[in-house]
Amino acid sequence: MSRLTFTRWLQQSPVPLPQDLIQTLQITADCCRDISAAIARGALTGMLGQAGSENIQGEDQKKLDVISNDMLLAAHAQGGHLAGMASEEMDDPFPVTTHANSRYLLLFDPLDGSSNIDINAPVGTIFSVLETTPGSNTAEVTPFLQPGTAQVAAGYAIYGPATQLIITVGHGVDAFTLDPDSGEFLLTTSGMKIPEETQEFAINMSNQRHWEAPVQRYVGELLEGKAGVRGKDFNMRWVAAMVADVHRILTRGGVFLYPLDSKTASKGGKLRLMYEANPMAWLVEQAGGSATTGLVRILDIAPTGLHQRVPVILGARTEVERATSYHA
Ligand code: AFP
Repeated sequence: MSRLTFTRWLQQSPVPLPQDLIQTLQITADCCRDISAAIARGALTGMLGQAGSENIQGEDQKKLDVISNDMLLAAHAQGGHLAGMASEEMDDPFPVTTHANSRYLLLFDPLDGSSNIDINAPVGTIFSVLETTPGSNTAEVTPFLQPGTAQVAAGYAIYGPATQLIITVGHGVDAFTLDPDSGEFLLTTSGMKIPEETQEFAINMSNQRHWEAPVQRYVGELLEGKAGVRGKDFNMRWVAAMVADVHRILTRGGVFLYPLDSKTASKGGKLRLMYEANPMAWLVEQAGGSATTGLVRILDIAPTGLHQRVPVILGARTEVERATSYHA
């Protein structure tokens, strides 16, 4: 059975995609394939462990954080299809000046969940594409500070037992699986959908004592199970890599919470808006789910900073609505 390649999928989009956007997405997919190979060789080539540096988040960088970031920069710097890039691993935007009329901006978390790398657990690359007016100064942050509703493409690669690419360009969510022999991403699921109901939630329970009251109530009811107000038992999963938890929800449903808590309140939350929450929120909404901070729709947030953090509640629509209603 011959499957549709990602390359052909880009060319057959329901609404024809501009060539520069096709090139941006194709190069990103090819780079994710190469990052996957670099990770697979990690222990063999001494690429595991700490890089000995910190990112703007003040977090220790893994060698593969820096390597995957540099791979994405190098892959996109020359083609002329981009006006600029921004990354979790770089304090400032990376302007691309090869073509004056380039208008796409690529934002990414090059290696999400990198604390899973050394234990061979799933990690991934998250990306978001915005558009700016040609000639805007992409050495500045301003062109990047657009709400999630302005995204023209969003997706992630997940490096697990299989390497998969999950993407939306506004017409639903499609999943591609890497064929290691051909190096091509092949369409394996078209139109991923999140069931409205679920019995599975994802949260880091060790933060329970730091949560605000609405989250204490919402999760408390899940834990009460059949005997409680929810009238059914729930299961819990926490992979500690957003790409893996979101991928599970897109694949079989569920709800994910990284809420504001007393530990992260001063920073506004744990997860970053521009290159984690926004791309994942669009994917989840395109799959029929919802994504809020507990107070507002994530995609509507007007960003104030490139590395701004937000609380995240996303997944099954009825669960996100219930948890959000408790915040009202
Ligand atoms: P790292 O990239 O530092 O591993 O953080 C991953 C992450 O940003 C996100 O992918 C996870 O959902 C979340 O942090 C896990 O946070 P905890 O380690 O506090 O559970």
